[in-house]
Amino acid sequence: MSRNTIVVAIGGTWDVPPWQDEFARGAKGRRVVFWPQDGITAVPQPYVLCSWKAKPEVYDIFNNPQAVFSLGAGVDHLHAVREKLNAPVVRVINSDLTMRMVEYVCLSVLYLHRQIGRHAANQRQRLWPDITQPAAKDVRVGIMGPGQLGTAAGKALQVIGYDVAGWARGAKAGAPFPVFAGKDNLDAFLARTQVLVNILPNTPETRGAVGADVFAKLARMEGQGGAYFVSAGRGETVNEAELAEALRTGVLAGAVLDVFNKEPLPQDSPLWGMENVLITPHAAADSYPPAIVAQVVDTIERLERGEPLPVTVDLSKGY
Ligand code: NDP
Ligand code: OXD
Repeated sequence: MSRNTIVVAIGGTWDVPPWQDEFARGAKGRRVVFWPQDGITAVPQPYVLCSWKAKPEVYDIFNNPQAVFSLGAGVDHLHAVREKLNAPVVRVINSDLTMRMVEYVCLSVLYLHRQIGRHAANQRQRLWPDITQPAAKDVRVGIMGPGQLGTAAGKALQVIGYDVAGWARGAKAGAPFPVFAGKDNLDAFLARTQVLVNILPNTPETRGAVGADVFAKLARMEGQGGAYFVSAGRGETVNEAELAEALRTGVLAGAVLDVFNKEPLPQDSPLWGMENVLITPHAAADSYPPAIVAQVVDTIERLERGEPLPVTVDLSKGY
């Protein structure tokens, strides 16, 4: 196969110039077209389409690619155009992005377990209270969605000493920690979990799945009121009104939240003002252009050599 033209379509809040620079540097001589920036609406075969939250018409204009690349790990931005995609969909699985999520999850679990929010509030009042907390080995962390990112994060938490388990759709032989599988085992997973880390993708099955029912079934952190919650997958998986209520009533003692039903988080959300909540602006694991472009171009080279594509996505599952 001859070399592919790379068509790139980026929407949402991402800054396009760094991607233009990186594709220009990393495409190894292939033609790169940015839509709509370059004003080009037709390219010769073969070509691939690389997209992130792009306007849906790009899939009509460039409707016969060899492959569609999601420039982020999530593919929910492709759900609405699924019917238009008659090419394999490849998503980012990249050590740079994975390690960013590992950093975020470890930071968040430590922040909550070591009560850093409380220490910071005390510092502002020049207070010196005696605060105790269990050692990590006595804290049970549960990861909802132990896929690429959640498994790596869970392994790093185990190195610190945390007692980690996961909850996935299917059983996971060979996982580095016990994984509870499917709805039938959700209650048992929640009952042993004191710090719940949600890295679920947004799919028809997961939408709104994490709410009052889930929070009420968690084990409490001894001496710290309720359980803790970290949300870094997709905001759509969480019932945000029920989350705010659980934080207000102490069912949850605290939360670190990166993703929300609506982003940016609306100014009138009660979550902004909660003392026991730390909010980050969907910043857990950014797609870093040099790392992502290198992976995309490597995969295009495989395609051109006729090799099977790695990490293709089954959009009928939603992730
Ligand atoms: P993977 O596809 O590798 O993992 C998804 C996990 O979720 C799998 O363990 C899967 O189970 C589980 N899962 C899916 N549906 C269900 C369900 N109905 N019930 C129980 N478990 C379910 O994804 P990644 O780890 O690469 O990424 C996860 C998500 O993180 C992305 O989809 C994206 O939305 C989000 N993300 C957020 C970022 C941020 O900055 N906040 C950055 C990057 C990604 P099974 O193993 O059985 O298939
Ligand atoms: C992703 C994201 O899915 O940045 O990669 O949220």
